[in-house]
Amino acid sequence: MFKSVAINLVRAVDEAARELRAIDDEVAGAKLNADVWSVKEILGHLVDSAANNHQRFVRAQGTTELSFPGYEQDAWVRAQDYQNTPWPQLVDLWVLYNYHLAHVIGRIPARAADVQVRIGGDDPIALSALAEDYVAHLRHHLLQIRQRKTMVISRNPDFADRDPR
Ligand code: NI
Repeated sequence: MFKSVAINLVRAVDEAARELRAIDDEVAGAKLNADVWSVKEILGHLVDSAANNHQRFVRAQGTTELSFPGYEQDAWVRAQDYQNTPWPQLVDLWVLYNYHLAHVIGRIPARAADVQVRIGGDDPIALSALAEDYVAHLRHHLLQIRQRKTMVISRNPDFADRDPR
């Protein structure tokens, strides 16, 4: 079960990496308005998700029941100023972190599948479901990045020639 999640994660990263690397730094940093994440901020949020889930995946397998703090996603994105991280560096970080997480997930012992994990005030969920949710959340935001990139380019004619397609 964990092995198939790991394979699914590697596939998602492989599919996205090339497309992400083709995005222009300025397009990635463009804000449609102050309250909406840029492409950089969305990918930064995925780095935060990787970092938080890394802790959960490793710590949970050594026990039968575990509580973790949640994290305030907007505050994390703001605090780390992803807007001023060079885009290629952010993409490399995200790609390599997720290859490592796939490596980690693929090695979680099957007996840990039912470990109950409680995050913040949520109801506990099985570690296996947490791993599946991690990849689903990642795919959701990759789709959002593609949509946001298209919207940024369509609203700014100067970016049109930077659309890698
Ligand atoms: Ni999210």
